[in-house]
Amino acid sequence: MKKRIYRILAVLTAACLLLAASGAGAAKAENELWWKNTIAYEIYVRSFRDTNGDGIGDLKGITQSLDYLKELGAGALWLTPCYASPQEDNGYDIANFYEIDPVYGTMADMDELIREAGKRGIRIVMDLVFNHTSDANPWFVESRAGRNNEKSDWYIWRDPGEDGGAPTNWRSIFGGSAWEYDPIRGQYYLHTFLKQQPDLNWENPEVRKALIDVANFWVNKGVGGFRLDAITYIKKPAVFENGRPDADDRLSGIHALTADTPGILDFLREFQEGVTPGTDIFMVGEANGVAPEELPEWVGGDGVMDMIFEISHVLIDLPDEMNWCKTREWKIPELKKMFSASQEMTRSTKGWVPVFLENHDQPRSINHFLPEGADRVAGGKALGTLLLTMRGTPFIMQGEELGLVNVAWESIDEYKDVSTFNHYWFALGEGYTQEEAMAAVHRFSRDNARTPLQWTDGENAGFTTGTPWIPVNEDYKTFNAASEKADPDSVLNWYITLAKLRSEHEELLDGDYRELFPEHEQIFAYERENETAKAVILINLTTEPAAYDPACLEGAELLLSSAKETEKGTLAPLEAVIYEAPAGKQ
Ligand code: TEU
Ligand code: CA
Repeated sequence: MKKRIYRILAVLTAACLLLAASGAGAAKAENELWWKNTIAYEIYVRSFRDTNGDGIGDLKGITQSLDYLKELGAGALWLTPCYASPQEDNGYDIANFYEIDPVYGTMADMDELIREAGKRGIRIVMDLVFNHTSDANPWFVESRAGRNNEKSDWYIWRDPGEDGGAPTNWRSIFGGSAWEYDPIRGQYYLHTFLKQQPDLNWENPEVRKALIDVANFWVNKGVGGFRLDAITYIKKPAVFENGRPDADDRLSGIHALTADTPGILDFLREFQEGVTPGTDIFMVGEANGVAPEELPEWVGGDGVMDMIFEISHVLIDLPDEMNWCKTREWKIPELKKMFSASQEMTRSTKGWVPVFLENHDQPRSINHFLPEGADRVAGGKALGTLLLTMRGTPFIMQGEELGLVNVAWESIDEYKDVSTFNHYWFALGEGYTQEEAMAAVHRFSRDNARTPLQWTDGENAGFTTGTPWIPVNEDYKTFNAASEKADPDSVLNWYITLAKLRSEHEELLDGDYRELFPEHEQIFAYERENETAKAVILINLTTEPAAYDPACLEGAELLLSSAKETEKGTLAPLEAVIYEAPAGKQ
């Protein structure tokens, strides 16, 4: 009962704050849910802003930057995990879900952040890593201590296989066997990711209850939502069997064997019912392995989540996630088809999608989706237009709004990301040369998007007064928030303009999505239409001029173009335009 009252109070407070923050000009779109009308922004806490000179971003750094985020139209801030953690995977190995890691600050800093954000109509979104914990989590420490204690069954333990080795030939997502032997229990435990990230046993109701309690603790603190990490892996098959070896190491990738196992939706339904009733929070799942066709049951009208990151498009060039050296060529119509597939699937079921091109596991989108040599400012605007005008809640990865690009460090030793090392070694093991392996690292390393956010042209890009934990991208003198703010033609100002446009033209929030000329090999074009207006968006994703049939623009007026001058029927290289017409035209 008490909990319920707290919740109602939290919802009311949040609603008042939001009302206070939505000044004149803000849209009153038909979407009733706050998170459908806002922009989400991912903060890689470690690399965002450091306030105590230890070279590592912290919660105070976020609180100090709220006005910057507000101007970008961000109403939800997804923080990568900042709980107590040994940081083997930069916080995705959680030792205590109820504590803030001292490196990021204190619980008082978190409370202050939630409060200060709330004053500006911004909600905090916590990253819940529930497929696994850290091996330093007291739950696991107890579990590994013996076969007969209260937590013995909280993780996934199996006896050795017939040959005395690992129970199956599964390869973890970060490389190597997914099993680790524990001499005290004389058994192996399963880890889908690092060996320091043992998988929780969701079959055990006590585990599921403990995770619901964690989420409710954060709901009661007033957060606005959750991102559920690696959620497709929580349900394992009933019988554990060897998979077909798929590489020279004779192992079989765990993803294909355990992702999206039937029965997973029951777990998630129970979780949702234990957490969301009586709140206005949203849940977005990281759902590698869920195909667009399955979106309705995940996020449709009464789906188990509000949104999921469907990731086909970020894997467009990578048929086998484990092998960064094996890439494939792709064409623009394919990319468009992937976006449109999720749009269509959720439209028919009133579902909702997060729109994203980057996150902390992906390369920078300018490098990822545009031709080599593309002008980065024009390119950043083109991609930004896509991000902020599709149907769904856009998720900006920190630095994307500045048009930041990949890094290419010479030696593997300069990298920090543990999965980058594993991919590098895997490539060498498969017979690729060092040069090929390094080229793949440059292209796909997760560190590309994890370099410090570039605030100024001063030392360390204004990120820290100390030594940054990871090097700053060398381009920071030109590409940083302060310089871009002062330059009307910058990527940053383009984002700010688009964010404002979204809030003033409701069809960009609640309008239907319809793709135009899907076969066009250069232009991504679509309409967003509601009862009153129709926006037409055309984006040239190539470095050549492009032509299209201007009939789609009859009666439409130009709202915005990223080129100096524009004309109906043609687009300059990488040009993005937005037109508007009354609803029902054409
Ligand atoms: O990533 C989970 C995931 O599915 C990864 O395989 C992802 O596709 C890959 O990293 C892309 O290179 C999540 C987090 O986003 C990631 O940062 C964590 O390392 C991982 O879970 C383990 O918690
Ligand atoms: Ca710090």
